[in-house]
Amino acid sequence: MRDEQARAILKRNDRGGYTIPTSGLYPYQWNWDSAFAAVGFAAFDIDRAWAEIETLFSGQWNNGMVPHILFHVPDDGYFPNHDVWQGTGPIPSSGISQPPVAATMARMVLDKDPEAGRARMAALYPRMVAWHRWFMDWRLDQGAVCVTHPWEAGRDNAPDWDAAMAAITPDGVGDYTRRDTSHVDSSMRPTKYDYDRYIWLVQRGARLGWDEAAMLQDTPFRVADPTMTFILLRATRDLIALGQMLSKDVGDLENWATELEAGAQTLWNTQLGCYDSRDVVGGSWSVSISNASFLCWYAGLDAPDMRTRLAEVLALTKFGVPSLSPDDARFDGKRYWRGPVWGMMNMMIGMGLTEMGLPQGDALKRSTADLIATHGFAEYFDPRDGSPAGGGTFTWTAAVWLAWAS
Ligand code: 9WN
Repeated sequence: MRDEQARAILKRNDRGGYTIPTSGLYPYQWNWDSAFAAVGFAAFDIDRAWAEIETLFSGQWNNGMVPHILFHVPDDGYFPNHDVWQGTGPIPSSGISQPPVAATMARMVLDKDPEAGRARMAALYPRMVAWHRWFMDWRLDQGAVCVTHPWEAGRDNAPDWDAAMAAITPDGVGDYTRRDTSHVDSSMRPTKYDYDRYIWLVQRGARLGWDEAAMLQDTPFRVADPTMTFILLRATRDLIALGQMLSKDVGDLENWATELEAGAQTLWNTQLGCYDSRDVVGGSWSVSISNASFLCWYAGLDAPDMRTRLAEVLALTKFGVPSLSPDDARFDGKRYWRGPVWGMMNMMIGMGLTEMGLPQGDALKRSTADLIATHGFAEYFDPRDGSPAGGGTFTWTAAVWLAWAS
């Protein structure tokens, strides 16, 4: 029954060539949501899976960046819209990116039917390389990948950004009306303090025409982050395999993987015994054991301490890896990226564990399957009792069910 429901959710959220995360709350195409949607579609419609990724890349900017939102059809139900973002690409868009899971998900789609997908993959390949090059050109700090806005990491209100956000005084941000809290209870969403700073950063980027060199000068927000670093490293390894399959020269990609591997080690917080985020501007560690910390295996990196951290965190919840360890004073079980469990994070962590031969991968898959089977296709879940939170009938939760958990 859940299989049927998952397929129905993907179809219901399909807007013709692209999928929205859920109607009402998120009425546009989001970058990493779409890549996950593609592996969901691949369970029953390969052609539609490729179309999802192709539509995402139709919004790619000249500098290689693939935006975090494509505003295909204007919708007043979301804020901030393109009039605030003023993205400069071929399709109205935001001005920042999101974790580059696309190459990894494209490889998974290709594996389902290599013959049918070869030409489509070949057409996407140079676009993916250009996007990865953009990260390497504009987002590195000592080889680790930085975010320039909390929305870029896809983990909007994670404690990882607290210090960098506190350093911002959102002067002149002006009045605005949020839409998210009219769709979802405000206790499950970021606060006004957060939104003032989110919008202030967007206004700064728009004022600078999203010119990366200009934005880098006196940058107010730059945090080196495990989400981006591990995901780009993993996706680069997948691009290397895809490039070899297509008989391409993968020399640049191999150099990038080496650089990112070294960069990942700069995220090791010795005192915490865990991968952590580093505020490049302010210099402090975030000191958080987050679900992004546990993406190390997905990036092909093992560390004995991380296995211990995982065992400690999993002992505190039955539903997979929470976005923040429940014993952290900042933990908030319903508020978004400060505690809840997210299906697609569980999937990436579980894939990584299994690929590295660790049995926790299967256990994580089973707990994610139980979570969705019992509590449905919510955006995220309270790790204390599994109760659904955020938006409902959610695309990536349906995709995770179809591609991995079920
Ligand atoms: C801002 C769509 C997106 C996800 C992010 C998630 C949330 C947006 C928002 O929703 O962010 O990008 O408005 O809250 O944090 O990971 O891609 O599902």
